[in-house]
Amino acid sequence: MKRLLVTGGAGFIGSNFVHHVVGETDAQVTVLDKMTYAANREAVDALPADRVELVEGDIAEESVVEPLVARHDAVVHFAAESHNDNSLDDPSPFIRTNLIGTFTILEAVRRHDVRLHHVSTDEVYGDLALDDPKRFTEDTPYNPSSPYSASKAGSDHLVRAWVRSFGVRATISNCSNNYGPWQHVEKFIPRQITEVLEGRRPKLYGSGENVRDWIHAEDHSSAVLAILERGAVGETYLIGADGERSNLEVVRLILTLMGRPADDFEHVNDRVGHDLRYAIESGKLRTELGWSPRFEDFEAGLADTIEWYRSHEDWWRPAKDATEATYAAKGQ
Ligand code: NAD
Ligand code: TDX
Repeated sequence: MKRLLVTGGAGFIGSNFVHHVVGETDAQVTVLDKMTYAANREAVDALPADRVELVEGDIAEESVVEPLVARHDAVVHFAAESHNDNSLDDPSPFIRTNLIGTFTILEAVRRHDVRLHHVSTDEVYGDLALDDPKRFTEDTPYNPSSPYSASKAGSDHLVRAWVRSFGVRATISNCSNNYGPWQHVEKFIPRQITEVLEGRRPKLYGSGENVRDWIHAEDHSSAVLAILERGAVGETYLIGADGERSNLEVVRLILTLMGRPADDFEHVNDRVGHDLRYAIESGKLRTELGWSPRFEDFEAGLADTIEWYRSHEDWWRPAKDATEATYAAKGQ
């Protein structure tokens, strides 16, 4: 794996993954990214120029994808429209990027027999009851709820079909909710941290009893690299770090870590079709590939993340007001 093409490598997790690959391997990396509102040019600029090249382009355009795939040994496919709330406001970019984009990548790796790793989400499985003792496994049936998760489910199905029908050498991973540096302020944890930094109150959708299974982006990156290097072609691996917390618990923890009363938050309009609970059973990845998470202490990881947002106001400030205006228009 000498030449690696990383789609969406300027996004939150993609940029973290490129940092991880540069530190852990000798690979030359090309980032293919459309540089949408969610891209972080600064995160890519911080990488060594002799190891990483940024190509600005759309994964749904064959004329962009084809020549790039042709000159790489493997593709790691992170690029996506990634925010559920945006998919409820306007699903169309989700269909184009997540479905047409993945199809375009698949056709190119098929033509050039290039190894592919497809990055996906646990949201393809729908949600669990709060008291369900089961967690998601690689065998859980697909049951997506939102336009975002349906588009990711569709992209997973395309990858499996290209493996079975055309012999494409692909693996898939489905990961739980990520947190860490460089996450857009539209997402739950950065939104609440920056609301507190702004002197405002965090905003919980509905009752706040919804549960997410948190993993640090750095642990997601190490898992994706392990699958790329040692995973079996055609296999799916679930990635998770046993980090189940209710949104209410997370908001109370953020407030406490930031020196504010734990109940100083407000309830806002719920997300339509809001998934209740996600939970990952990651035994296959741990047993077969020997992976384990490094950030097992969620409270410590959250404290580091709060410090990162405190010291990177120049980065998040330009996106904050427009993001909050969009939420305010929906009573969120
Ligand atoms: P993000 O929104 O932060 O980044 C997405 C990146 O993709 C951006 O840099 C954007 O510019 C780029 N992009 C969007 N459309 C593109 C296009 N048409 N062509 C090329 N580039 C395009 O997302 P993220 O949170 O880093 O998620 C990355 C991947 O991981 C996604 O596939 C997502 O479904 C998956 N995932 C995310 C999480 C999570 O908690 N954030 C959890 C599990 C899986
Ligand atoms: O202000 C908020 N208040 C709130 O209560 C926001 C923005 C969110 N929430 C809730 C909704 C969810 O229950 O917090 C939870 C997390 O919300 P998001 O950060 O929007 O994440 P989620 O919808 O769970 O999806 C995330 O994890 C799976 C990523 O955005 C996806 O890309 C990934 O696939």
